[in-house]
Amino acid sequence: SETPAGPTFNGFVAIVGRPNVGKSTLLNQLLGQKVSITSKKAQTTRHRILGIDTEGPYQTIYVDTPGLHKDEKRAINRLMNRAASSSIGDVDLVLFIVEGTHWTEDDEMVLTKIKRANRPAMLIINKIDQVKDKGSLLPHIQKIAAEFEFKEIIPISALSPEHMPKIKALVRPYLREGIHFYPADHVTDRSVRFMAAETVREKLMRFNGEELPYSTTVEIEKYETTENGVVHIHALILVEREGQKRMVIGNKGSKLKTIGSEARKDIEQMLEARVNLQLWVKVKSGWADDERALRSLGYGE
Ligand code: GDP
Ligand code: K
Ligand code: MG
Repeated sequence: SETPAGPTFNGFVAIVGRPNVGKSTLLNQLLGQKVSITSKKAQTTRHRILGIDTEGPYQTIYVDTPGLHKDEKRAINRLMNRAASSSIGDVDLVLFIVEGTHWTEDDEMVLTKIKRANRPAMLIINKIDQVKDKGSLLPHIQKIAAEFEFKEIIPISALSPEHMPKIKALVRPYLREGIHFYPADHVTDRSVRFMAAETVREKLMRFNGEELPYSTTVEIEKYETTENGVVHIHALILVEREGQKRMVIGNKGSKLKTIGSEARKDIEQMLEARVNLQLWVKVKSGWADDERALRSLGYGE
């Protein structure tokens, strides 16, 4: 990748919204590859994750955030809200994602934060593929648009690449002249170690029902590439109770095996290398309420 001659442009674009509206799905679709894990569950995204899109002179840095929500009883929720809130304040543009015609108190809270941040914002109405009565969309859009002067209102389905060129074109005028912060071939600021841990966590969320609390976390204890190019990864899954450990392991270890092989396939694709992935499950109670333990695991970033 070469640095283009002539002026270059950069900008930060925050992707914000309540949990589960499709923020991470949109980020991955914009980049054409997966940098942020997604699932049907709230609080899948726990950290601020940058997705970097470089095209010629333009570098757009998208900031994926944990969903903002009103429940702040646990330390882990407070830290996630803080990570999401702080990223609204100092960006060049905010993309406010909402879901079809489904408007909640949490959407209202995010909108209040956008109003306060006083940054230019676009409204993205996601999951239009799920809106059965298309006629209901317009009055809904008008209702939200009456509350804030959005620069654009863009109905999309983040599951399809179809709407991405349009979003990118609308975002471009908000970039500013300046140097690129990342090499053109970087798609995220996160390390492969972090991405490996996230991939395991995604499979944990996918293969466990609602009973698995979102507080389950993954630590990479070993990450080594041997001479023959095989990457050896040891990942530790932390749960809060013994019952959760049994659930994650499954009957005769069957579920853990599925989680491991699904995660391995994704990591191999990401690294373009053969991977040997070993998983362990350990009970460590109360960590999700302990701010210090959370910070040591990288929360609040
Ligand atoms: P986030 O919490 O806002 O980051 O949401 P995710 O990106 O994790 O997505 C939450 C769920 O919504 C996942 O199951 C996605 O596959 C699904 N999803 C995201 N965008 C769309 C969409 O446009 N249409 C449909 N039908 N589902 C979507
Ligand atoms: K989610
Ligand atoms: Mg997310």
